[in-house]
Amino acid sequence: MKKKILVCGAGGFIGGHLASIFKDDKNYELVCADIKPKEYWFQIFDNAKNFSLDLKEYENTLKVTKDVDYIFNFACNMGGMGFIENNKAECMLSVLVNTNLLRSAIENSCKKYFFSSSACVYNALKQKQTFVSGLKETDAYPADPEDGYGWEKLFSERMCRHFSEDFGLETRVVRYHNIYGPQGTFDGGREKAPAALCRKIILAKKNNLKQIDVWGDGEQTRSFLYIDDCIKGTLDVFNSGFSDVFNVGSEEQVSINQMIEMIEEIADYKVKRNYQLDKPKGVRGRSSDNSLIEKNIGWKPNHSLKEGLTKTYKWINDQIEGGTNIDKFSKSNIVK
Ligand code: GDC
Repeated sequence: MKKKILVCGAGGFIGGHLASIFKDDKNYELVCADIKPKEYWFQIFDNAKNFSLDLKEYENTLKVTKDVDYIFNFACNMGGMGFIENNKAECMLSVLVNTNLLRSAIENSCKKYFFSSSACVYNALKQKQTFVSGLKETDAYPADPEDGYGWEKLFSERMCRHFSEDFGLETRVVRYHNIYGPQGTFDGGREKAPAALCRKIILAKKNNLKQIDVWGDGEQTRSFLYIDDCIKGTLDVFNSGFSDVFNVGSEEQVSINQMIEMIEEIADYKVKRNYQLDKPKGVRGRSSDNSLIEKNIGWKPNHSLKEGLTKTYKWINDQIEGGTNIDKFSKSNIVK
């Protein structure tokens, strides 16, 4: 018997990549849902059943979960620091998506539910220095997450736990640490630092400009996870017998300045940096501690940051140099 898989947020970055894994697998029937009009989906597959609808509405979550075995929920209103710092209410409204999907999963007797959480749930006090120890899963409590977006993710993690305890729904939850790669947003306001900085250096080189804008002083640190590693980690956790919350991130902690140096090497083009101290900066330092996932699931990333950035840079360059439909990766105002 074929299993029916629902990917929510399939028109977005991670959801699109996950859907692409199942699209040609004869063991699965693929259902995809996203709030965006279909022409704006980052990837779309003809052999899937595709729904463009608002998953904040209960009737819609009931409709798309009908006869579904497994649900992957990537649907949320999100973006890089420039978006989440200025759209806290919009980010928190994504709680309706997760809540209504969980209710529908029970109503339609779905078997397993995956929720994509974020490193933004971690306690701010642990992220005050530039280079920090990797964040362990236990560092989310006592709770002091990123305002807006982080609170919604932490609340929804708990909702999954309680649906599991109270209604017997099998759930899997991971915390992604800044996922990047091809087919991701690179312009328009929702882009995260890796794509934004690749785009800025590509445009500087193309237009012979000597300087790019950098948010903050460039000394803030992050770890970034390449999309292929993210998808593998997601599936490994989903298929495991563990219902604990796991980090899916990289332990390669770099400053934004160090990442810019890598991109300069890839581009073979050097730029001066105009540090914009008034722009959204987020936490001072953040990185993943992967001990728990390595020990229990056996997952760790395969791509170095340099390898992942090389592929991402090439893809963004191709889009800028005349790839089709640039708008769909750029428009920041489609999802409301
Ligand atoms: O946007 P982001 O990648 O999100 O920013 C990382 C750091 O890079 C910030 O300190 C930001 O100020 C700096 N930065 C410098 N220049 C630029 O041009 C730029 N654009 C952007 N976007 N940033 C620049 C993210 C969340 C996600 C998510 C992950 C989980 O926070 O926005 O939604 O869940 O975290 O790890 P970041 O890492 O702060």
